[in-house]
Order: sequence, then C-alpha cells, then structure tokens
Amino acid sequence: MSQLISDMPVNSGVIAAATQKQPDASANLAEAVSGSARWSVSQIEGVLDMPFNDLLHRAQQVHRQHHDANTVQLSTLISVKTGGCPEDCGYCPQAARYHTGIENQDMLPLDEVLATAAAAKAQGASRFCMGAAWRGPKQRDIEKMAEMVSAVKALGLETCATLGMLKPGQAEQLKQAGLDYYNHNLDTAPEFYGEIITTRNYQDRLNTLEKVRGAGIHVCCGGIVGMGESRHARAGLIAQLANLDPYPESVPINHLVQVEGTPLHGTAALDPLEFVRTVAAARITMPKAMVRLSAGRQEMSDAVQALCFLAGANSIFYGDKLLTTGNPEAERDKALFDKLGLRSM
Ligand code: SAM
Ligand code: DTB
Ligand code: SF4
Repeated sequence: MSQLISDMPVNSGVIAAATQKQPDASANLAEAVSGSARWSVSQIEGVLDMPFNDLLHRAQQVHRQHHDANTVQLSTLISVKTGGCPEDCGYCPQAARYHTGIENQDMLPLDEVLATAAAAKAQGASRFCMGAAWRGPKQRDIEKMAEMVSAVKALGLETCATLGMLKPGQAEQLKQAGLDYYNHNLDTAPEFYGEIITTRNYQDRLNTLEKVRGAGIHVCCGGIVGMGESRHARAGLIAQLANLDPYPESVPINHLVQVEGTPLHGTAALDPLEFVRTVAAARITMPKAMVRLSAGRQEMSDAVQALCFLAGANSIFYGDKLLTTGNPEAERDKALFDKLGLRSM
C-alpha cells in the first residue's frame, strides 16, 4: 500500500547536488526516469531554492529530453454534477457548507455532456475531463458515469474523470467503460493538509490513487499552490507526488482560485515566480509526466504562463470554464500559443 513519506532517506545515487546551488542532477535524473528515484523533501527544497535561471535551465533540459518543447496538450473540463458537496476542502466553491453563490446542479443529462465534448473536440481539445462534486460516487452514479465515459470515448476523445474517493470495484467499472485517466489530487503536503481539509485524510487519497493504479487507469494527481503554504510545504507536495511508484502520468499544478465565501478567500497572494518554481520542480522530479498548468491561468499574465511552459508545463485546461470558475477564452489561448509558437495536441 502507498505510504505517506516524510523526510525519508533516499536511494543511493540520488542527487545530493540538488541541495547545492549548482546541481549536477544527471545521476538522479537517470533514476527518476527509470522510476526508482526517491526524493527527500530537503532535496526538493534544494531544487526549489536554486537560482531561478539555473532552475529553469535544468527544467528545460529535462523537458527537452522527454517531450517536444513546443507542444502543449489540451484538456477540456466539464462539471457533470455541481455544488452541494459534503466535504470541507477550504479552497472549494462547491462545498455545501460555504456560501459561495454557486448554483447546485444534479447530474447533467448525457446528451448535454456529449454536445460539450463534441464542441471541445472541434475546438482542438484531445482529452475531456468530467468532474463531480461528490465525496465519492454511489453505485448508481458509477453506472451513469460509465455510460458517459463510453459515449465520450466514442467521439474519439481521451477520457478523464474526477469523482472523489472510490470504493472497491468502482475503478474497474470505469476502466471497463473506457476511462483513460482518473484525477485525484493530494492537494498539498501532509503537514499542511489538516489546515485545508478535515473530512478525508491523506491516506484516504493515497488509497483511492492505489485503486486507480490497480485498475490500470492512468493516474492524474497534483495539488494546489498559493494556499498560504511555505516553500517547504510545496517541496513536501512534490515529494509525495514524485515518490508515488510509479509517479503520475499527469500532474496538475493548480494555483488557488480564491472564491469569496471559502475559508481560503483572502489568503495572501503568492509571488508568481514561486508558482513557476513549483512547476519546474515537478518537471525535474517527474521527467516523463505531463505537467499541467491548471487552475489559476485566468488570473495569470501571458509572461508568467510563458515561464511556466519554459519550466516544463506541457498541458493546460482549455475552454472558458474550469468547473465553476473562469478559464481564459479559447481565443486568448490561441493568441498566446501563436505568440509563443506553441502547437497543441
Ligand atoms: N470532488 C472531487 C474531489 O475532490 O476529488 C472531484 C472534483 S475537485 C473540484 C478536483 C480538484 O480541483 C481538487 O482536488 C482541487 O485540487 C481542485 N480545486 C478545487 N477548487 C479549487 C480552487 N478554488 N482553486 C484551485 N484548485 C481547486
Ligand atoms: C485539477 O487538478 N484542477 C481542475 C481538475 N483537476 C478537476 C479543477 C480546478 C477547479 C477550480 C475551481 C473551480 O472551477 O471550481
Ligand atoms: Fe467536494 Fe471535491 Fe470540492 Fe472537496 S474539492 S469540497 S470533495 S467538490
């Protein structure tokens, strides 16, 4: 079973140099690629502490070894069931206990979801991610989701779902229906987690990730930055993700979208360069993963987004809405891609 790691000892050959200012990370990178590397929190803190130019150079080198440097994957999100969630995630506008003014919506009918998926495909998205504001799906929900997944897949899109905690057998049902990815985030470092969520614990999240992996579904797992955490806590999150065995195929790095009515509304703003550093650390420690520049892009300048791509982000959410909050209009993203010479996939 996956275990919480703290500041654990690391395998031999893992870079000690990452904690120095001019790291030679090559030995460790080889292990990271083979999946055998184990990163300590302090090593990742060493990466985050690097001079900015060195950090971005290293991230870009790693990126180019494994990915086309000018290609970005596009996923479109839809909220198939909105609001009224019993959980207490302090960032989330969909938790029933906070008064955020969002309108609750029961599960959307299949034809509406399919129309949105077809439109996303026509706009250039390659993956369609279906999110639901549940603690976890009930059996009847899984049956409806399975139907939705199959129908979206039949349109020629990759499928992703984020439905909360899974019970035994549910991941297998989703896999059977054709689900390619399941998104379930660790959100933050273990030591900061209790400040943000109390209704499910870290191990619950690891257990769901293990069910997803066990069913043969690709894992999409990341976190949120800008919730008032320290750099040490950002290192702790990246360590948890990078030490999953294997590390996730897809790693969304969300910037907190501050929503009025949630406990985290009013959190002091994070320096955008700290966000860029976190993206770079994800790229360096998880070389083959798709690192997604996720929530928070609407509030980000083109320049900060460009730095995130330079730091190794190679996937975005595309379309004018995330789940309940805004995302850049497709036209703004097309203009940004043109400006940067980026291609979509
Ligand atoms: N209810 C399911 C769950 O929590 O697993 C699935 C949907 S939930 C909205 C998916 C993820 O969105 C959360 O784990 C969190 O990382 C991210 N998220 C939610 N609200 C956010 C916000 N205001 N800013 C940034 N990310 C957010
Ligand atoms: C992820 O890591 N970010 C997405 C997706 N996975 C489901 C969700 C972001 C939600 C932002 C707040 C909202 O729109 O409600
Ligand atoms: Fe519910 Fe998911 Fe929002 Fe947490 S993040 S309150 S589980 S919808």
